[in-house]
Amino acid sequence: MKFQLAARILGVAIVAAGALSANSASAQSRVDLDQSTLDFFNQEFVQDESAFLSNADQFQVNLNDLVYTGYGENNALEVFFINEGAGYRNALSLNVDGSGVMNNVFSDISSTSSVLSETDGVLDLGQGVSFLPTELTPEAAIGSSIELILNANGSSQYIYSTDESKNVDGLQHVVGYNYNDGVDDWLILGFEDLYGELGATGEDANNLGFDNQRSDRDFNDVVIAVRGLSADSQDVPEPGMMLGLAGVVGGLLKLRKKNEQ
Ligand SMILES: [Ca+2]
Ligand SMILES: [Ca+2]
Ligand SMILES: [Ca+2]
Repeated sequence: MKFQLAARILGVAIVAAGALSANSASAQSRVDLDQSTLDFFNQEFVQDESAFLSNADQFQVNLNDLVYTGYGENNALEVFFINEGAGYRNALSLNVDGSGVMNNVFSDISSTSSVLSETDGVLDLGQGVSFLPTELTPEAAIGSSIELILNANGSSQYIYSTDESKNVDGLQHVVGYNYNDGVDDWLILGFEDLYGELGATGEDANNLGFDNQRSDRDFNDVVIAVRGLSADSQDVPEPGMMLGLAGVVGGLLKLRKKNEQ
């Protein structure tokens, strides 16, 4: 127990408290990922820029059903910015229990040190926000369903959800990975911010008013790591390292559940 607590304190430094963004009614606090965890996530979970991720549908995590589990003794939800490989300046929000109320997470996903950096980028790699359940609208509870939503370039038209069925082009726009660092369970998400099938151009004949955007389907346009959310693992074959991680995570999750009972 003591080891776990120490590791948690080392893992995240609370830098500042208070409102982070005027766009949000919630009063979330800033948290920052430690450098070694950030480096590891960047190395393992940030797809090379413009590299087509051909097996996105075979990723281990089922993102259609994200459940609020809470992190730490305050049952917080923590979302850390890992990287972005996007020309767009995207925004990320979250929706509790399907209410439709958008809780702002990051209103301008840009950085001076990301894969596709901006000189006036506003986020540090590893910069995160921590929400208490009461800081979300509606208030979250253990077991609440959570949906994460990307507004591409801040658009109100090109919007992509962790719930694939809601996506305007009918395509998957998020891949997820479960990872346990020996102490905590993490959910790492990579978003694709361009509309349409790989390389498709022109107006979408199946969805007039929407344009295919020559998507590269690289799923690195926004990459975040989350604590306090759980996603079911999908029972799919996974090559290489991810299979190993899936097994380790699955085992640890079962152990932890047993210990908590
Ligand atoms: Ca990209
Ligand atoms: Ca960028
Ligand atoms: Ca992309």
